[in-house]
Amino acid sequence: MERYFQPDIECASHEKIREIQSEKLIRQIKNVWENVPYYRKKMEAKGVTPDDIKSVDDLHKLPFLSKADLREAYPYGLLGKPLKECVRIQSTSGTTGKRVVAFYTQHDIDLWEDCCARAITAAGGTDEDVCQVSYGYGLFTGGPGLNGGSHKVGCLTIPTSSGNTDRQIMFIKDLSATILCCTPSYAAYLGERMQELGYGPDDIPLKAGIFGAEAWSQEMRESIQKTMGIKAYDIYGLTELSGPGVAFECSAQNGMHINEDHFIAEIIDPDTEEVLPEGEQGELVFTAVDKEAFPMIRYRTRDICRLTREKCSCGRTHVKMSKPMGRSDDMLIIRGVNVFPSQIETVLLNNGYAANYQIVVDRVNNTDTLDVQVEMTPEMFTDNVGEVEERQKKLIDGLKSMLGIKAKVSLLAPKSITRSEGKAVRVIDKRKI
Ligand code: DLL
Repeated sequence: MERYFQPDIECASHEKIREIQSEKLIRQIKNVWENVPYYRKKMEAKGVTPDDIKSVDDLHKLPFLSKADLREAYPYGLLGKPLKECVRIQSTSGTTGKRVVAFYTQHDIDLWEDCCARAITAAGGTDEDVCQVSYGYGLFTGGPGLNGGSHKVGCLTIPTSSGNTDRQIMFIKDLSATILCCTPSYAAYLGERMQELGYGPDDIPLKAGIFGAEAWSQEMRESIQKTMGIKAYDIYGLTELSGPGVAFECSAQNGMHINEDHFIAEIIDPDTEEVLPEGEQGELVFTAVDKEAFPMIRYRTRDICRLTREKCSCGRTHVKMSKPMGRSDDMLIIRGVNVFPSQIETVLLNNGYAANYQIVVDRVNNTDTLDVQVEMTPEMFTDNVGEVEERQKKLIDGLKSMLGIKAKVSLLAPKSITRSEGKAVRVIDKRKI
Protein backbone atom coordinates (compact mmCIF):
# COMPACT_ATOMS: atom_id res chain seq x y z
CA MET A 1 0.00 0.00 0.00
CA GLU A 2 1.37 3.41 -1.01
CA ARG A 3 1.73 5.84 1.89
CA TYR A 4 1.89 9.61 1.67
CA PHE A 5 3.06 12.14 4.23
CA GLN A 6 0.74 14.90 2.96
CA PRO A 7 -1.70 13.09 0.68
CA ASP A 8 -3.93 16.11 -0.03
CA ILE A 9 -1.12 18.00 -1.65
CA GLU A 10 0.96 15.09 -3.00
CA CYS A 11 -2.04 13.73 -4.91
CA ALA A 12 -3.82 17.03 -5.72
CA SER A 13 -5.01 17.60 -9.28
CA HIS A 14 -2.71 19.48 -11.64
CA GLU A 15 -5.24 22.36 -11.76
CA LYS A 16 -5.23 22.61 -7.98
CA ILE A 17 -1.42 22.65 -7.91
CA ARG A 18 -1.27 25.39 -10.55
CA GLU A 19 -3.73 27.42 -8.52
CA ILE A 20 -1.54 27.07 -5.43
CA GLN A 21 1.59 27.89 -7.42
CA SER A 22 0.05 31.00 -8.97
CA GLU A 23 -1.13 32.34 -5.66
CA LYS A 24 2.24 31.75 -4.00
CA LEU A 25 4.20 33.08 -6.97
CA ILE A 26 2.31 36.39 -6.98
CA ARG A 27 3.00 36.78 -3.27
CA GLN A 28 6.67 35.82 -3.61
CA ILE A 29 7.32 38.26 -6.45
CA LYS A 30 5.75 41.12 -4.46
CA ASN A 31 7.97 40.11 -1.57
CA VAL A 32 11.24 40.15 -3.53
CA TRP A 33 10.28 43.39 -5.28
CA GLU A 34 9.80 45.07 -1.93
CA ASN A 35 12.52 43.38 0.10
CA VAL A 36 15.35 42.21 -2.16
CA PRO A 37 16.91 45.22 -3.94
CA TYR A 38 19.27 42.93 -5.88
CA TYR A 39 16.39 41.06 -7.50
CA ARG A 40 14.29 44.18 -7.97
CA LYS A 41 17.12 45.67 -10.03
CA LYS A 42 17.17 42.56 -12.18
CA MET A 43 13.40 42.83 -12.68
CA GLU A 44 13.68 46.50 -13.57
CA ALA A 45 16.43 45.74 -16.08
CA LYS A 46 14.06 43.28 -17.76
CA GLY A 47 11.16 45.74 -17.57
CA VAL A 48 8.99 43.52 -15.34
CA THR A 49 7.02 44.63 -12.28
CA PRO A 50 4.90 42.56 -9.87
CA ASP A 51 1.82 43.71 -11.82
CA ASP A 52 2.99 41.63 -14.79
CA ILE A 53 2.87 38.42 -12.76
CA LYS A 54 -0.72 37.22 -12.57
CA SER A 55 -0.19 33.43 -12.68
CA VAL A 56 2.43 30.73 -13.32
CA ASP A 57 1.95 31.40 -17.04
CA ASP A 58 3.85 34.65 -16.51
CA LEU A 59 6.90 32.95 -14.98
CA HIS A 60 8.87 33.24 -18.24
CA LYS A 61 8.78 37.05 -17.97
CA LEU A 62 11.02 37.00 -14.90
CA PRO A 63 14.83 37.21 -14.99
CA PHE A 64 16.98 34.19 -14.14
CA LEU A 65 19.24 33.90 -11.12
CA SER A 66 22.53 32.09 -11.49
CA LYS A 67 25.46 30.99 -9.37
CA ALA A 68 27.20 34.21 -10.49
CA ASP A 69 24.38 36.26 -8.91
CA LEU A 70 24.78 34.32 -5.68
CA ARG A 71 28.47 35.08 -5.71
CA GLU A 72 27.88 38.75 -6.39
CA ALA A 73 25.24 39.10 -3.70
CA TYR A 74 27.22 37.08 -1.13
CA PRO A 75 26.56 36.91 1.76
CA TYR A 76 23.45 38.95 2.58
CA GLY A 77 22.38 40.46 -0.76
CA LEU A 78 19.56 38.05 -1.50
CA LEU A 79 17.97 37.93 1.94
CA GLY A 80 14.19 38.07 1.79
CA LYS A 81 13.67 38.60 5.53
CA PRO A 82 15.45 40.63 8.22
CA LEU A 83 18.33 38.72 9.81
CA LYS A 84 16.54 38.58 13.12
CA GLU A 85 13.92 36.32 11.54
CA CYS A 86 16.56 33.92 10.20
CA VAL A 87 17.44 31.00 12.43
CA ARG A 88 19.94 28.90 10.45
CA ILE A 89 22.39 28.82 7.59
CA GLN A 90 23.59 25.83 5.58
CA SER A 91 26.35 25.89 3.00
CA THR A 92 27.77 23.96 0.08
CA SER A 93 31.11 22.28 0.04
CA GLY A 94 31.97 24.51 -2.99
CA THR A 95 35.40 23.58 -4.27
CA THR A 96 35.74 26.60 -6.53
CA GLY A 97 35.01 30.22 -5.72
CA LYS A 98 32.77 31.33 -2.89
CA ARG A 99 30.60 28.87 -1.07
CA VAL A 100 26.84 29.22 -1.31
CA VAL A 101 25.45 30.32 2.04
CA ALA A 102 21.70 29.76 2.27
CA PHE A 103 19.49 31.22 5.01
CA TYR A 104 16.38 29.78 6.65
CA THR A 105 13.56 31.10 8.79
CA GLN A 106 11.79 28.62 11.06
CA HIS A 107 9.05 28.43 8.41
CA ASP A 108 11.66 27.51 5.76
CA ILE A 109 13.05 24.71 7.91
CA ASP A 110 9.58 23.41 8.55
CA LEU A 111 8.78 23.19 4.82
CA TRP A 112 12.15 21.62 4.06
CA GLU A 113 11.63 18.93 6.69
CA ASP A 114 8.13 18.26 5.31
CA CYS A 115 9.71 17.62 1.91
CA CYS A 116 12.18 15.16 3.44
CA ALA A 117 9.35 13.50 5.38
CA ARG A 118 7.48 13.03 2.08
CA ALA A 119 10.58 11.31 0.68
CA ILE A 120 10.98 9.00 3.68
CA THR A 121 7.28 8.09 3.60
CA ALA A 122 7.49 7.39 -0.15
CA ALA A 123 10.33 4.94 0.62
CA GLY A 124 7.95 3.12 2.97
CA GLY A 125 9.00 4.86 6.22
CA THR A 126 6.58 5.06 9.17
CA ASP A 127 6.87 5.72 12.90
CA GLU A 128 7.79 2.05 13.32
CA ASP A 129 11.01 2.49 11.37
CA VAL A 130 14.56 3.06 12.51
CA CYS A 131 16.21 5.55 10.18
CA GLN A 132 19.99 5.89 10.12
CA VAL A 133 21.13 9.21 8.69
CA SER A 134 24.67 8.73 7.39
CA TYR A 135 24.85 11.93 5.34
CA GLY A 136 27.25 14.48 6.77
CA TYR A 137 25.85 16.78 9.46
CA GLY A 138 26.97 20.38 9.81
CA LEU A 139 27.04 22.89 6.97
CA PHE A 140 26.07 20.21 4.41
CA THR A 141 22.29 19.93 4.09
CA GLY A 142 22.10 16.12 3.81
CA GLY A 143 22.28 15.24 7.51
CA PRO A 144 20.14 18.06 8.95
CA GLY A 145 17.45 17.74 6.22
CA LEU A 146 16.88 14.01 6.51
CA ASN A 147 17.23 14.16 10.27
CA GLY A 148 14.36 16.65 10.40
CA GLY A 149 12.27 14.61 7.95
CA SER A 150 12.86 11.43 9.93
CA HIS A 151 11.63 13.14 13.13
CA LYS A 152 8.52 14.35 11.35
CA VAL A 153 7.69 10.84 10.17
CA GLY A 154 8.29 9.65 13.73
CA CYS A 155 11.09 7.21 12.91
CA LEU A 156 13.63 6.44 15.57
CA THR A 157 16.48 8.54 14.14
CA ILE A 158 20.14 7.48 14.37
CA PRO A 159 22.25 10.56 13.54
CA THR A 160 25.54 8.79 12.77
CA SER A 161 26.65 11.37 10.16
CA SER A 162 29.17 10.01 7.64
CA GLY A 163 32.38 8.10 8.30
CA ASN A 164 33.47 5.47 10.81
CA THR A 165 32.16 2.73 8.58
CA ASP A 166 32.40 -0.22 10.96
CA ARG A 167 30.49 1.71 13.62
CA GLN A 168 27.79 2.51 11.02
CA ILE A 169 27.38 -1.20 10.38
CA MET A 170 27.32 -1.97 14.10
CA PHE A 171 24.43 0.51 14.59
CA ILE A 172 22.53 -0.85 11.60
CA LYS A 173 22.79 -4.39 12.99
CA ASP A 174 22.41 -3.71 16.73
CA LEU A 175 19.52 -1.23 16.44
CA SER A 176 17.92 -3.01 13.46
CA ALA A 177 17.94 0.06 11.24
CA THR A 178 15.40 -0.31 8.43
CA ILE A 179 16.15 2.85 6.42
CA LEU A 180 19.58 4.14 5.46
CA CYS A 181 20.16 7.68 4.19
CA CYS A 182 23.55 8.52 2.62
CA THR A 183 25.23 9.24 -0.70
CA PRO A 184 25.09 6.36 -3.19
CA SER A 185 28.88 6.14 -3.25
CA TYR A 186 28.94 5.75 0.54
CA ALA A 187 26.14 3.18 0.32
CA ALA A 188 28.27 1.19 -2.12
CA TYR A 189 31.20 1.37 0.28
CA LEU A 190 29.03 0.31 3.23
CA GLY A 191 27.76 -2.62 1.15
CA GLU A 192 31.28 -3.65 0.24
CA ARG A 193 32.37 -3.54 3.88
CA MET A 194 29.30 -5.54 4.97
CA GLN A 195 30.24 -8.24 2.46
CA GLU A 196 33.81 -8.29 3.80
CA LEU A 197 32.42 -8.80 7.29
CA GLY A 198 30.50 -11.77 5.97
CA TYR A 199 27.00 -10.24 5.97
CA GLY A 200 24.73 -11.26 3.12
CA PRO A 201 21.51 -9.39 2.25
CA ASP A 202 19.50 -11.54 4.68
CA ASP A 203 21.73 -10.57 7.60
CA ILE A 204 21.11 -6.86 7.06
CA PRO A 205 17.89 -5.49 8.62
CA LEU A 206 17.65 -2.57 6.16
CA LYS A 207 14.67 -2.48 3.77
CA ALA A 208 15.17 0.86 2.04
CA GLY A 209 17.87 3.38 1.21
CA ILE A 210 17.42 7.06 0.38
CA PHE A 211 20.43 7.99 -1.68
CA GLY A 212 21.29 11.25 -3.43
CA ALA A 213 23.47 14.37 -3.52
CA GLU A 214 25.42 13.06 -6.52
CA ALA A 215 24.75 11.44 -9.87
CA TRP A 216 24.44 7.63 -9.79
CA SER A 217 23.49 5.20 -12.48
CA GLN A 218 20.69 2.66 -12.68
CA GLU A 219 23.37 -0.05 -12.67
CA MET A 220 24.72 1.27 -9.38
CA ARG A 221 21.21 1.18 -7.94
CA GLU A 222 20.86 -2.48 -8.89
CA SER A 223 24.21 -3.37 -7.40
CA ILE A 224 23.46 -1.67 -4.04
CA GLN A 225 19.97 -3.21 -3.91
CA LYS A 226 21.42 -6.66 -4.42
CA THR A 227 24.23 -6.35 -1.88
CA MET A 228 22.04 -4.99 0.91
CA GLY A 229 18.71 -6.60 0.01
CA ILE A 230 16.93 -3.23 -0.05
CA LYS A 231 15.00 -0.94 -2.38
CA ALA A 232 17.17 2.08 -3.20
CA TYR A 233 15.37 5.39 -3.76
CA ASP A 234 16.84 8.50 -5.33
CA ILE A 235 16.52 11.90 -3.67
CA TYR A 236 17.48 15.25 -5.18
CA GLY A 237 18.03 18.72 -3.89
CA LEU A 238 20.42 21.62 -3.60
CA THR A 239 21.44 23.98 -0.85
CA GLU A 240 20.15 27.06 -2.68
CA LEU A 241 16.61 25.60 -2.60
CA SER A 242 16.81 24.18 0.96
CA GLY A 243 18.66 20.86 0.53
CA PRO A 244 17.52 17.26 -0.02
CA GLY A 245 13.84 16.71 -0.74
CA VAL A 246 13.28 19.12 -3.64
CA ALA A 247 12.38 15.90 -5.47
CA PHE A 248 12.21 12.25 -4.42
CA GLU A 249 11.48 8.83 -5.79
CA CYS A 250 8.37 6.75 -5.08
CA SER A 251 7.67 3.01 -5.36
CA ALA A 252 7.78 3.27 -9.17
CA GLN A 253 11.53 4.05 -8.97
CA ASN A 254 11.58 5.76 -12.34
CA GLY A 255 12.10 9.45 -11.76
CA MET A 256 11.65 11.84 -8.86
CA HIS A 257 8.47 13.74 -8.01
CA ILE A 258 9.25 17.44 -7.60
CA ASN A 259 7.52 19.01 -4.61
CA GLU A 260 5.64 21.33 -6.93
CA ASP A 261 3.66 23.12 -4.26
CA HIS A 262 7.00 24.62 -3.15
CA PHE A 263 9.19 24.51 -6.26
CA ILE A 264 8.07 25.38 -9.79
CA ALA A 265 10.27 23.57 -12.32
CA GLU A 266 11.17 24.58 -15.87
CA ILE A 267 13.59 23.08 -18.37
CA ILE A 268 15.56 25.51 -20.51
CA ASP A 269 18.11 25.33 -23.28
CA PRO A 270 21.25 26.32 -21.35
CA ASP A 271 22.64 28.30 -24.29
CA THR A 272 19.59 30.22 -25.52
CA GLU A 273 17.70 30.25 -22.18
CA GLU A 274 14.55 29.34 -24.11
CA VAL A 275 11.98 27.29 -22.14
CA LEU A 276 11.70 23.78 -23.62
CA PRO A 277 8.55 21.69 -23.93
CA GLU A 278 7.83 18.80 -21.57
CA GLY A 279 9.98 15.75 -22.25
CA GLU A 280 12.96 17.56 -23.71
CA GLN A 281 16.32 17.40 -22.05
CA GLY A 282 17.84 20.61 -20.76
CA GLU A 283 18.85 22.60 -17.70
CA LEU A 284 16.58 22.47 -14.69
CA VAL A 285 15.42 25.85 -13.37
CA PHE A 286 13.51 26.30 -10.11
CA THR A 287 11.38 29.00 -8.56
CA ALA A 288 10.92 28.54 -4.82
CA VAL A 289 7.54 30.06 -4.06
CA ASP A 290 7.44 29.48 -0.30
CA LYS A 291 10.95 30.16 0.85
CA GLU A 292 11.16 33.31 2.98
CA ALA A 293 14.80 33.89 3.91
CA PHE A 294 16.46 32.91 0.63
CA PRO A 295 13.86 33.28 -2.11
CA MET A 296 15.23 31.79 -5.32
CA ILE A 297 13.44 32.92 -8.48
CA ARG A 298 14.15 31.08 -11.74
CA TYR A 299 17.37 29.70 -10.31
CA ARG A 300 19.53 27.92 -12.88
CA THR A 301 20.69 24.67 -11.27
CA ARG A 302 23.00 23.60 -14.14
CA ASP A 303 21.60 20.08 -13.67
CA ILE A 304 20.63 18.41 -16.92
CA CYS A 305 17.45 16.29 -17.00
CA ARG A 306 13.91 15.98 -18.41
CA LEU A 307 10.46 16.45 -16.88
CA THR A 308 7.45 14.22 -17.39
CA ARG A 309 3.80 14.46 -16.40
CA GLU A 310 2.98 10.89 -17.30
CA LYS A 311 0.62 9.33 -14.78
CA CYS A 312 2.57 7.63 -12.00
CA SER A 313 1.55 4.27 -10.51
CA CYS A 314 2.14 5.61 -6.97
CA GLY A 315 -0.81 8.03 -7.22
CA ARG A 316 1.27 11.18 -6.77
CA THR A 317 0.50 13.86 -9.31
CA HIS A 318 3.57 16.06 -9.04
CA VAL A 319 5.75 16.32 -12.13
CA LYS A 320 8.71 13.93 -12.26
CA MET A 321 12.32 14.72 -13.16
CA SER A 322 14.60 12.11 -14.63
CA LYS A 323 17.85 11.20 -12.89
CA PRO A 324 20.15 14.14 -13.64
CA MET A 325 23.01 13.02 -15.87
CA GLY A 326 25.21 15.24 -13.76
CA ARG A 327 25.71 18.98 -13.67
CA SER A 328 26.45 20.80 -16.86
CA ASP A 329 29.69 21.77 -15.07
CA ASP A 330 30.53 18.05 -14.62
CA MET A 331 30.24 17.52 -18.34
CA LEU A 332 33.64 16.95 -19.84
CA ILE A 333 34.42 18.07 -23.33
CA ILE A 334 36.98 15.63 -24.63
CA ARG A 335 38.21 16.11 -28.18
CA GLY A 336 35.05 18.08 -28.79
CA VAL A 337 32.73 15.33 -27.54
CA ASN A 338 30.44 15.82 -24.52
CA VAL A 339 31.05 13.15 -21.91
CA PHE A 340 29.19 12.69 -18.62
CA PRO A 341 30.91 10.64 -15.89
CA SER A 342 27.59 8.81 -15.40
CA GLN A 343 27.86 7.36 -18.94
CA ILE A 344 31.26 5.92 -18.08
CA GLU A 345 29.85 4.50 -14.84
CA THR A 346 27.12 2.70 -16.79
CA VAL A 347 29.68 0.98 -19.04
CA LEU A 348 31.84 -0.08 -16.08
CA LEU A 349 28.98 -1.53 -14.04
CA ASN A 350 27.50 -3.29 -17.06
CA ASN A 351 30.84 -5.07 -17.41
CA GLY A 352 30.77 -6.37 -13.85
CA TYR A 353 32.94 -3.75 -12.14
CA ALA A 354 31.93 -1.96 -8.92
CA ALA A 355 31.63 1.84 -8.81
CA ASN A 356 35.24 2.26 -7.71
CA TYR A 357 36.66 4.30 -10.54
CA GLN A 358 38.31 7.58 -11.41
CA ILE A 359 38.39 9.48 -14.66
CA VAL A 360 41.61 11.31 -15.46
CA VAL A 361 41.53 13.85 -18.26
CA ASP A 362 44.64 15.59 -19.55
CA ARG A 363 45.98 17.34 -22.62
CA VAL A 364 49.09 15.90 -24.23
CA ASN A 365 50.53 17.46 -27.41
CA ASN A 366 47.39 19.55 -27.79
CA THR A 367 45.15 16.47 -27.74
CA ASP A 368 42.76 15.61 -24.91
CA THR A 369 43.34 12.27 -23.25
CA LEU A 370 40.82 10.22 -21.30
CA ASP A 371 42.07 7.61 -18.85
CA VAL A 372 39.44 5.51 -17.10
CA GLN A 373 40.94 3.89 -14.03
CA VAL A 374 38.82 1.18 -12.50
CA GLU A 375 39.42 -1.38 -9.80
CA MET A 376 39.03 -5.03 -10.61
CA THR A 377 36.78 -6.85 -8.16
CA PRO A 378 38.54 -9.46 -5.99
CA GLU A 379 36.99 -12.20 -8.18
CA MET A 380 38.45 -10.68 -11.36
CA PHE A 381 41.86 -9.95 -9.92
CA THR A 382 44.55 -12.04 -11.62
CA ASP A 383 48.15 -11.77 -12.79
CA ASN A 384 47.31 -13.50 -16.05
CA VAL A 385 48.31 -10.73 -18.50
CA GLY A 386 46.25 -12.14 -21.35
CA GLU A 387 43.09 -12.10 -19.28
CA VAL A 388 43.69 -8.53 -18.10
CA GLU A 389 44.33 -7.36 -21.67
CA GLU A 390 41.13 -9.05 -22.80
CA ARG A 391 39.18 -7.22 -20.07
CA GLN A 392 40.81 -3.91 -21.01
CA LYS A 393 39.88 -4.34 -24.64
CA LYS A 394 36.27 -5.11 -23.76
CA LEU A 395 36.02 -1.90 -21.74
CA ILE A 396 37.70 0.21 -24.42
CA ASP A 397 35.14 -1.10 -26.94
CA GLY A 398 32.23 -0.52 -24.54
CA LEU A 399 33.35 3.05 -23.84
CA LYS A 400 33.87 3.73 -27.54
CA SER A 401 30.34 2.69 -28.37
CA MET A 402 28.84 4.69 -25.45
CA LEU A 403 30.91 7.88 -25.89
CA GLY A 404 32.06 7.77 -29.47
CA ILE A 405 35.69 8.33 -28.49
CA LYS A 406 38.59 6.12 -27.59
CA ALA A 407 39.64 5.97 -23.94
CA LYS A 408 42.63 4.45 -22.25
CA VAL A 409 41.62 1.93 -19.61
CA SER A 410 43.73 1.14 -16.53
CA LEU A 411 42.67 -1.86 -14.46
CA LEU A 412 43.75 -1.46 -10.86
CA ALA A 413 44.07 -3.87 -7.97
CA PRO A 414 41.09 -4.06 -5.58
CA LYS A 415 41.07 -1.35 -2.88
CA SER A 416 43.44 1.01 -4.69
CA ILE A 417 40.94 3.87 -5.02
CA THR A 418 40.06 5.82 -1.88
CA ARG A 419 36.44 5.18 -0.83
CA SER A 420 34.08 8.12 -0.43
CA GLU A 421 32.04 8.84 2.69
CA GLY A 422 30.22 11.78 1.12
CA LYS A 423 30.15 12.95 -2.49
CA ALA A 424 32.66 10.91 -4.48
CA VAL A 425 35.37 12.66 -6.51
CA ARG A 426 35.19 10.88 -9.84
CA VAL A 427 36.99 13.24 -12.18
CA ILE A 428 40.51 14.62 -12.14
CA ASP A 429 40.76 17.12 -14.97
CA LYS A 430 44.44 17.99 -15.23
CA ARG A 431 43.69 20.49 -18.01
CA LYS A 432 42.26 22.77 -15.32
CA ILE A 433 45.08 22.38 -12.79
O1 DLL B 1 23.60 17.68 -2.39
C1 DLL B 1 21.57 18.23 -1.25
C2 DLL B 1 21.27 16.80 -1.05
C3 DLL B 1 21.67 16.18 0.11
C4 DLL B 1 20.53 16.10 -2.01
C5 DLL B 1 21.36 14.85 0.30
C6 DLL B 1 20.21 14.79 -1.81
C7 DLL B 1 20.62 14.14 -0.64
P1 DLL B 1 24.41 20.55 -2.69
O2 DLL B 1 25.60 20.10 -1.92
O3 DLL B 1 24.10 21.98 -2.74
O4 DLL B 1 23.12 19.88 -2.10
O5 DLL B 1 24.58 19.96 -4.15
C8 DLL B 1 23.53 20.09 -5.07
O6 DLL B 1 24.14 18.01 -6.12
O7 DLL B 1 22.70 20.62 -8.04
C9 DLL B 1 23.12 18.23 -8.22
O8 DLL B 1 24.13 18.58 -9.15
C10 DLL B 1 23.71 17.24 -7.24
N1 DLL B 1 22.65 16.30 -6.81
C11 DLL B 1 21.89 16.35 -5.70
N2 DLL B 1 21.06 15.27 -5.65
C12 DLL B 1 21.30 14.55 -6.77
C13 DLL B 1 20.78 13.33 -7.32
C14 DLL B 1 22.87 18.53 -1.97
N3 DLL B 1 19.85 12.63 -6.69
C15 DLL B 1 23.89 19.39 -6.36
N4 DLL B 1 21.25 12.92 -8.51
C16 DLL B 1 22.76 19.41 -7.34
C17 DLL B 1 22.22 13.62 -9.17
C18 DLL B 1 22.31 15.21 -7.52
N5 DLL B 1 22.75 14.75 -8.70
